[in-house]
Amino acid sequence: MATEQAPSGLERELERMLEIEKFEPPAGFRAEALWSDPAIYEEAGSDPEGWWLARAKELLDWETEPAQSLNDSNPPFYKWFEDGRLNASYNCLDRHVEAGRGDRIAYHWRGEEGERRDITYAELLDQTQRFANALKGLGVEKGDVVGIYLPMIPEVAVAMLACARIGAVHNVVFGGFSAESVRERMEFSEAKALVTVDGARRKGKTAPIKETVDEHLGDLDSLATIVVVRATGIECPMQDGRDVFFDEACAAADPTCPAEPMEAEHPLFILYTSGSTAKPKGILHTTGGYLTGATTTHRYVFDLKPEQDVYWCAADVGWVTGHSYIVYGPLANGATSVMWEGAPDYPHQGIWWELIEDYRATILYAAPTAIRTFIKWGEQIPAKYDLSSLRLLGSVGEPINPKAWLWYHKVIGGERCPVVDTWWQTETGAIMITPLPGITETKPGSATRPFPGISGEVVSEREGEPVSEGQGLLVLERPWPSMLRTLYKEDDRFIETYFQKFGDGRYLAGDAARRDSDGYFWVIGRIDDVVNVSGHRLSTAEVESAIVAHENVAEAAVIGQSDEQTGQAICAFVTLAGSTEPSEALQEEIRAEVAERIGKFARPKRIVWADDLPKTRSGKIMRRLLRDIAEGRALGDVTTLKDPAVMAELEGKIAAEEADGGG
Ligand code: 7RM
Repeated sequence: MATEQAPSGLERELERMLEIEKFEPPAGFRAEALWSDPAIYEEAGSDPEGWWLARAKELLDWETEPAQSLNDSNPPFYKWFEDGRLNASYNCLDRHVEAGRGDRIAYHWRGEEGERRDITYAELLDQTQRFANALKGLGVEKGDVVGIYLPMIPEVAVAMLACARIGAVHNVVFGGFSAESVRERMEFSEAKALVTVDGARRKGKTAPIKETVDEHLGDLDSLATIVVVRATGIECPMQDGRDVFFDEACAAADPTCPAEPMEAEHPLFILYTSGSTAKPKGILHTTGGYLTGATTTHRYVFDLKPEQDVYWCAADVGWVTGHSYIVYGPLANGATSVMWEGAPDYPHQGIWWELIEDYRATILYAAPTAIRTFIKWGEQIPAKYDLSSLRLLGSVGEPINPKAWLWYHKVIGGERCPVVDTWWQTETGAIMITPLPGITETKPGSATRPFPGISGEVVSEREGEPVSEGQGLLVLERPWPSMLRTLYKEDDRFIETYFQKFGDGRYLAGDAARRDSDGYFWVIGRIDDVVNVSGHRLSTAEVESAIVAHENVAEAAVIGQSDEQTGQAICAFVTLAGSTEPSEALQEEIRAEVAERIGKFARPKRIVWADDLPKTRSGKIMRRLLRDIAEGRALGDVTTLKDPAVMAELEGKIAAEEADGGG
């Protein structure tokens, strides 16, 4: 433990600010805001379907305008704007170029080593058309699935938009996932092609990607083509007849590829996310509704003025936040974005603030885990840069603790920027609960209220009745345009996971929440076995199955434990096989196994050796009790435990670990 220090001036100030209950939208901000009249909530709430249809027409260009809004004839398989036809890449690119905005910068890309690429809408359209033709030439057709496993380089947007242009369904896998995870996702979705890189850079090091992809996916039958972006120039194996270089394929392709109008309900993408079991869920989104949700929320939650703003969403395109708020929302709105290839501490801990100063960024959208990291590094780092261009700050991915909210507001936002804490999920496609920056009074730690046209509630576990005091389950009460349409090839699991519990078309989000006396929502966290590490969603079952793959492991139980830095951290209780003796080396081997099977970010922070795990008489592991002891809490109800001695033994282990100075 560090010796206690006197609180700094800033800390005292933040303590004082904790007393402030509500923050009004800054007057100057409200005066200029796109939406400043709270009547928008009633307007949308009185006729959500009509209101969403109006947004779809206001913000998108349709080849055939929809007359229909929601079709709920076969719940929970809802359809939106079914009779409309449009193309997502046309909405993101062509229409801006046709309107004379082709020279506007779509992305200010910055590479880890300082490389700069400013890509205009016209250039993005050109590359997208060429790559769309290249894909066609490789045999990719409308409805085919195309995997994308790329780092944060502009080609990731090109690849996604090229798919959308020809009606292929992209399936992006976050670059931090292992090749084994990519394999699983390509196999489940029967991907026909995969777009990847020769190698990927991270903090000055280059890792071979194509070579690893070959090792893990080489024998996948469905995968007919691998397209390789030369991102680093490192040598990589290429298989004749299967592999092509992205640049060569584009150079050889016809430069014009008209955007093909799609039915509104044509699938746009699949994105795998973690659920309660080890098998990831393939969230399926379609074209018209998804684009309406992403574009409307991006415009009005961030108060986006495309001619003036420089917007930066510091997520990775491999997560839904990147899909909706780096690619589709911003491009459909004609925004200029910053795209940063690297980590927040390379080449130095001030890189984010340097980028904001350089590009005069006006909007920053980031995760609480990043903010907490910056707090740890100290306010003297951002203080060295000119952040006066910022006018709005956003937060996403996990609950933001009030202190981090206040620090963000004060140190980064200079107290002039509204903070929008946005709650949503891969499944919801777009922001669901959020302040409107020119209207809503904010409370640090609360995502406030549902976006207009969205209806949320906190209900009791048993009856599904609204809970006015205390904790309950977060539900969304009616369908919305950007909702998932199903779990890819798992319709039954889709119904069971989200719609079975309460019926009546109520969507079960899987989060616990409470509402306060103003009706504001406070999201607490997941109720299922999903852990949120630095805003990355993981299932405990997924990590458990990676750990038991180690030959010396007999059994494992994984829980999320609260962590000051990452929100939650993975804690694994591991029972070794036979006479295997626990050791530090074995801990490292187990972590390596998890990195190999899932990705580095899933490695357990803490491993507790357990001779036995607490189980019910029917053999179910009682993770609830493991959470209690890991957090140092009194144990909850132990009456269903088969062998109470197991817990005493584990408590002894934890006490010894703590006496040791932590695992
Ligand atoms: C966008 C995204 C979804 C889960 C969700 C929550 C948690 C996300 C917030 C939040 C509290 C927030 N998609 N979550 N945003 N919790 N406040 N503003 O993160 O599918 O990867 O995760 O993340 O538990 O269910 S996700």
